[in-house]
Amino acid sequence: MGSLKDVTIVIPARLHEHAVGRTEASFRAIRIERADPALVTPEMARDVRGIAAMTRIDAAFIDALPNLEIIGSFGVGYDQVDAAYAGKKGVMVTNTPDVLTEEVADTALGLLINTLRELPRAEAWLREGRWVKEGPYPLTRSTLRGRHAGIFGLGRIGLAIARRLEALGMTISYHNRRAVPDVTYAYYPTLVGLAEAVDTLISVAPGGTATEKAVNAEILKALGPDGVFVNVGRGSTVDEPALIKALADGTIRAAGLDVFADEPRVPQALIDLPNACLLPHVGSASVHTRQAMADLVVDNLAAWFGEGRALTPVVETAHVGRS
Ligand code: NAP
Ligand code: 8YV
Repeated sequence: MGSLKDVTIVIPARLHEHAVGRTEASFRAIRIERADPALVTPEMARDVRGIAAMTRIDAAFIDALPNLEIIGSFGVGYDQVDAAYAGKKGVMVTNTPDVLTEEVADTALGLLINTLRELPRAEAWLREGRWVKEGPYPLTRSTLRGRHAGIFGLGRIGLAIARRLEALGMTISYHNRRAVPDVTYAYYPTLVGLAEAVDTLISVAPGGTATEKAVNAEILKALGPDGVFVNVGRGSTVDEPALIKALADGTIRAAGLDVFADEPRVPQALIDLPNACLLPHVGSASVHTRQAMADLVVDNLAAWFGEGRALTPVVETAHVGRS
């Protein structure tokens, strides 16, 4: 298969430093400012066989690299990569599943508890000296006790969240396109059916056209005035103005969000809402887990060029082999 040092990999935009370091150590790496066809030189068009990226990779950039074989994408969600187009062109796309599952599930649980029990606001109360001046932080209206969780996207992370919620004594139901074999949680074939049945909707569904604004005014109304919505999936799955309205007018009680429609820009109207608990997309953001994700990006490139196979191909490119 030749030496990996003869293989040229392009790294557009910012990427985890450990992934950059390992790519530079193993391959011939070229860094460019962004994944833009205008930045592709004739030499790059001739030489580049792989991409290592944490940024949007569209059809035009794929077309600008005629000898491209593989896109190693950082993150399990790969809605920013045109994987369907890559699959059609015989280009492999890999993501970073499993290594972040438990971390993201921990974050979801923390965000749920913070949303219901207002722990960040209670801490702010102490730090602002209000405990001394005004007395105890007010009792929270919400509790985990007796809640029924509905998971939108019962995949790897959804199941890890469900295991944690079971330990808390919560009832669990879910919605996917297909029922998951061998789980005892109640399956709802529609999202609105799930939202009607539960009072705590936790979304960990992927982005993309199929889930675009799936959580809309109808779903939030179905969730109801005791309803709590938590999103650790993708911001694109939510109609954000409808969510802001639902939080402001009491259609639902509270929301905990780690992901947003236009990151890192978060609407001021959402920031101003006292019943929104907001995190800056930190689901997988520990040194440990981000390093494991970075390793998997580079392990995929090394397996592809060294052994002729990808470790974690995405479904749209599972058919792609090395010729
Ligand atoms: P996964 O194992 O592929 O699970 C995704 C689940 O969503 C599957 O059960 C799938 O079931 C369901 N689903 C997909 N499309 C759907 C649709 N149109 N309607 C209803 N259900 C649908 O993926 P994962 O590893 O759990 O990761 C899930 C997502 O979490 C990622 O794609 C990413 O967007 C997000 N994420 C966020 C963070 C963060 O930092 N906040 C970190 C990691 C991941 P069916 O195929 O049967 O529909
Ligand atoms: C990362 C994520 O923060 O894996 C995902 O899908 O959303 C997060 O783990 C993100 O991919 C890095 O850009």
